[in-house]
Amino acid sequence: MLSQSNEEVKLLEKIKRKEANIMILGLGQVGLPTAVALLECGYSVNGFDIDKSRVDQINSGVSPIPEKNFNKILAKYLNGKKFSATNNPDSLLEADVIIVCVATPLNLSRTNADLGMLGQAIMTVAYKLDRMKLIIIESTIPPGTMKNYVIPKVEATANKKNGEHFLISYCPERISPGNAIYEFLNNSRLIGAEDIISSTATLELLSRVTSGRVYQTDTATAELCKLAENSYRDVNIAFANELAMICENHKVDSAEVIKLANTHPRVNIHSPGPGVGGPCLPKDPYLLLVNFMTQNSLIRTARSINDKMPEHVVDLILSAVTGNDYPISKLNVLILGSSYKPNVNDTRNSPTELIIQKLMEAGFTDIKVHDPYTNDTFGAQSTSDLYGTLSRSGCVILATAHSDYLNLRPEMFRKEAIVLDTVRLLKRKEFDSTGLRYISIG
Ligand code: SAJ
Repeated sequence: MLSQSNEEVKLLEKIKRKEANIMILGLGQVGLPTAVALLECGYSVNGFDIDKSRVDQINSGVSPIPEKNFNKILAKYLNGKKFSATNNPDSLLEADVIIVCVATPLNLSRTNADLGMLGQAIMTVAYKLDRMKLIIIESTIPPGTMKNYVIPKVEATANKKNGEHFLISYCPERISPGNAIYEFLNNSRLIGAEDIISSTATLELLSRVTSGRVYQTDTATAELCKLAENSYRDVNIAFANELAMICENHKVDSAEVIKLANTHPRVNIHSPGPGVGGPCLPKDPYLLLVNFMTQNSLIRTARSINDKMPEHVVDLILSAVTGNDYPISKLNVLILGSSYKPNVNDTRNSPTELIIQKLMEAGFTDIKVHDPYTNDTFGAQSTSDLYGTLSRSGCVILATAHSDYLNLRPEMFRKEAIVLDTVRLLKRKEFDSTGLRYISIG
């Protein structure tokens, strides 16, 4: 039997009956879909962000985040006066539950998280902690941050005690950019808390919004789980990338090796590619390593393997052009895909950026980029004429496995073009029997 104060009982009841007012703090790629998903579940939700221009943009119905069809869903709630964004901290006074979704980027030396935005957010919350509330932190943070930084900071600023005057938990976000609302409503979730009432209150909320399971643990375990998930993926991708380069050495098709090795019941090799992009995987392994001193870190080595893949892409192109009797500055290059992963318009940390930079450093001057989802070209020229440009390009680098490129056939390319398929989307056999020079990673 939990011993709960009247205030705690009231808060739990409000959450259970979906009468709790929820405020999302930080309206970015996690906060905004979280707000909309909670609205879809029937909660009263509003959003706070310190960035006035972002607030205005959201209130005018334009989503600042790259989620498909998001503007339409957002408009439904804005027009129905069910949701609005604000930069007024007093709006936090009305909230029963505050969900903090601010960014925690790497610091300049890439050795720790920059907790500046999180610190500012929790101070804002603490100043408005006028009664029993539930604070949920979703931002990705290094191990120990809740216990050693977040909870003491709220307690000291508000002069209140966790579990007595306010409730707080850590629930790492697990949503994949591009499919955020679906994943919020369906993924299993973790709750890390230092007291049973905070954990229970968070469970009452999350069990009403996700069809997945909700697991309860302590804060440090939940922090480590989040970092482990993304680091696991990064390390596995690095393994696939190294294996692909080993296969190149042996002139063996890595796609075939991976397909056949994966028929083993306990093997699941990931896909090699031009590098690892996005807002999370290139950063989170470093947060996992915070305060862990070792010379031989598998996780750090994996990071550097993945970071070097764009360079490998350019090396493959340079080897393919060696022996050509015209200068590389005359070779027109078309890069297919500038977003960091397939079928999204998100270009954060996209490998394409480094590929372009390295191509320019190597002397290539005519570089065009096509992407059906975004106009970002990282300083290269943009083209929307896929087939025309394809038929004229001497070198084509397929960098993002957008489904729009699935139907590319050899006859659409210029004769004798170099085709580098970094994501193994094209049908190699079709290309091998033509005059095209098909190469791949692995
Ligand atoms: N990639 C490969 N090979 C693969 C899989 C991915 O090269 O086999 C590349 C992608 O092309 C991309 C990068 O890795 O450049 C990252 O893509 P992703 O799909 O692995 O992940 P994100 O960054 O879009 O989202 C990840 C997800 N984490 C996991 O799958 C463990 C998501 O669930 C998290 O919520 C998200 O990070 C986050 O916000 O932390």
